[in-house]
Amino acid sequence: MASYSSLCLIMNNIFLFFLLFGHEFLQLQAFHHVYRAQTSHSTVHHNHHQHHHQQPHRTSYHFQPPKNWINDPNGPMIYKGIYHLFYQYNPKGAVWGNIVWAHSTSTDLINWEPHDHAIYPSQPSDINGCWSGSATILPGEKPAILYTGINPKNQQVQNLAVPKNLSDPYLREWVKSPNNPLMAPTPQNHINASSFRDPTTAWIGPDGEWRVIVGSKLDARGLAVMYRSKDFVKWNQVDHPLHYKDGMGMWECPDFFPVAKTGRKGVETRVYGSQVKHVLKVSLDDTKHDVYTVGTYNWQKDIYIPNKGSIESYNGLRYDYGKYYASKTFFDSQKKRRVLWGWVNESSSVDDDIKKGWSGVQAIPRAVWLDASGKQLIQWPVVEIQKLRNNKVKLTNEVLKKGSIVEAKGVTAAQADVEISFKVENFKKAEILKPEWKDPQLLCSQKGTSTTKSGSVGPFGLLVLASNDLKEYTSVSFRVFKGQHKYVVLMCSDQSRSSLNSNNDKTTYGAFLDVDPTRENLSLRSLIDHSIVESFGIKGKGCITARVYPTLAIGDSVGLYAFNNGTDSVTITKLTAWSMKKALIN
Ligand code: DQQ
Repeated sequence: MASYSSLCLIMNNIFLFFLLFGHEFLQLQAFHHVYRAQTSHSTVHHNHHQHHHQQPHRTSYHFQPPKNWINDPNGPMIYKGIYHLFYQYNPKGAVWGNIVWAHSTSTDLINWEPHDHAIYPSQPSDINGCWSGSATILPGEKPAILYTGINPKNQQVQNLAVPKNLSDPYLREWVKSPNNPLMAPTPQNHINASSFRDPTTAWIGPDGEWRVIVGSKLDARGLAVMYRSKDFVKWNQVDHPLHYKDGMGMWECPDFFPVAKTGRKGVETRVYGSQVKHVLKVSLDDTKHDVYTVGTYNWQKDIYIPNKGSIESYNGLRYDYGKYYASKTFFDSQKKRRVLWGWVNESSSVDDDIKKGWSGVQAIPRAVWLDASGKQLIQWPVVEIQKLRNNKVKLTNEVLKKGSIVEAKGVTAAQADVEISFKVENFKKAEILKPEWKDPQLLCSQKGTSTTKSGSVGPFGLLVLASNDLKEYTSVSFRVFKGQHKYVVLMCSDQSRSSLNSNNDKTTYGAFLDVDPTRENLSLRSLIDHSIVESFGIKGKGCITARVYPTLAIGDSVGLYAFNNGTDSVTITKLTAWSMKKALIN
């Protein structure tokens, strides 16, 4: 463990200058860029084991294949003690297209071994693509996969595949049902053939019938189309959707699962009754955000009703307020937890993606459970990730005056895990939250990392992936406002100075967190991995993931700092940072 003296406290006037004046010319962007739906048949050839100096932005402990495009996590499950992850993959290039199900397995959710593609176009019902879907463990420990196929008419239909050999724990070969497709748009069922995809994990009712939902839309109405089956092969459409909502557009990749009302343990999809609530997550094609509600599922009527007060719109609760999409959970029967996977796409340009030969990573899997308030989920990186922690450095009770920063020396700051908590001593100077400041992302980008003239609590937080001269850094911070009846905590991840490369999307992200800062210290954890920063505010109440592509802050030339730029001092009650070891991935 490094000593206290390895953490040096410095006042940095140059830094202050950047914080105060660097944001004057900030451009506001309402949405992040999305580079999907571009097909390329060109193959990118390069060495699989390029070193970090050639590929400074490749991650060291996030899930990635050696090259090419990846998107949605598919069919995650555990079978005979082995974790399976399938994912949307383009074998031919670094942009979306030619989609197959690539496949990897793991015993710890951290190190991954690749296998041959599990599902690829081979029959009329999927000849134009094998799109997203989910795994269900049928009675007798028999996994089954439902996925979307694109047929010769480019219609979206749902197919079934099962393992060829159940005694192979790696489930390397999959056989498609001769009855495919099992669900398809017909002239009678009013299903939009270009908006009918991504079947969930199925769940069995107390009546012994299977249920599954498929994402869809009719005009601007988002729909969870529902089917039932007695044998998992013959599926009948239920006469009403499980749920729908006008004005949300296409619901991609729905996920529907129960959560225990108390405690952190996960529950299987077959659990009903007063001990659980249900969560419906949908991926909004229009905004590329994963939003969810907590509510009640009535299996007799097959309807889902969100809790009173739930927001169901583009502004709903999100798993992550940064880049995070097409996520999917599974029940880990070994560790009795529900685990969430999510795709993190690029903020680099398509040209840069083609140059580097890859695009997209999976976020570190997160355990999810219901918050004690019952109003939202809590998410926390799976505990296994802590196996990679190395060279701990620690700091306690450090007062940070306005404008001061502290460097956490002795960690590989490009590849690190850091936890910090702050105590605010004085809330008197908290800025008043104007009623029109409703959009946290906009508030973060307008306020930036600089303080306001009128006195403020915050911003304070971390500067990650910072270059030695502080010309590049990503700031993850808190700011406290005085609301009408309570203090309001804003968490920001500011990418505006993350890279000198102007081709990157540098949108600033923000979220309001449901916490009383007079009763609880404000804590933050960031997982830093070369070009990704996953941040967890208040022990997982709010998450923000950012992709950044520094030009100077790469390799050994990266620093990690804590800072306070609010008018009043704050105390770092504790800062712990670790270097992260490289995981063995694919
Ligand atoms: N990606 C898949 C679709 C899904 C979308 C295609 C979400 O099945 O709707 O690659 O990112």
